[in-house]
Amino acid sequence: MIKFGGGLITNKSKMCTPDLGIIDQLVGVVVKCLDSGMKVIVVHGAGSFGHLRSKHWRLQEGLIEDIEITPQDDCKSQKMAVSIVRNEMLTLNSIIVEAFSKQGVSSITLPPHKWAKNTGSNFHGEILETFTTDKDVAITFGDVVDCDEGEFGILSGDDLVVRICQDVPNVSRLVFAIKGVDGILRRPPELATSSDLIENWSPSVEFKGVHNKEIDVTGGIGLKAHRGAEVAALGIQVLIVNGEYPDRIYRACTGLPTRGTQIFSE
Ligand code: IP8
Repeated sequence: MIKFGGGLITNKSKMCTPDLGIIDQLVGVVVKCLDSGMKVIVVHGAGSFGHLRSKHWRLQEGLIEDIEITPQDDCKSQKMAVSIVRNEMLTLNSIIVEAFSKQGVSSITLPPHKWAKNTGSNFHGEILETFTTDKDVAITFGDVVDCDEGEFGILSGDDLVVRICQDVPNVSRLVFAIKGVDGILRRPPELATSSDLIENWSPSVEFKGVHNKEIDVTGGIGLKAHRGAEVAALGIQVLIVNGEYPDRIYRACTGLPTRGTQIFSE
């Protein structure tokens, strides 16, 4: 299972801007994995396709009565924002699907707002049934989903990976491909040197991760680390690698040693 970080596949500060070069590179890695006999599930984040508008309309808090938020030219209410963000995520997904099809790979897209309800890794949804496919790759992504409380909320790709690893049998490895850092660092990235990479991380190890609250409505690297530890507890190898280096991602996917952080449950 591979998670394409939203910050990696988009320009995070500019509304709805994909990084087509990186997307092609990541798809190339998945193709190499398929060619070497692996089966791959792809989960992707939202980046500037989901976080900026969700942040503006506070979608992560659910429906807010009498909300006072500056309307946008193309969006006047939280409910409108829900449907726009869902469409923006479908647009980002279609760019990824297109990149796969250009490289000869068939895929099925599984938008969470169509099959999942509630947020957090124990969200409601039939994983096994949903993910059974004869296509080369199944793809899903962080999305705005319906919720029992508050009508809607944000289901992060980082929550999806946990449940998929729990419910799909025989997942051997989970790789998070992220932007701008080689893994979990001991110090904030702007202060860190190459020796600050934590090669083996478990929840007892402290670190100063960045979570850009101005942009992100979900959890940044801290959420990945803790969700990763939940997955590692299932006996699945979990790695965080710098997504700008295709060779590192490929080595991580095949279980070969590479620069990055391996996550352990304890
Ligand atoms: O980027 C967030 O998913 P993530 C989904 O995987 C939206 O945390 C719509 C903001």
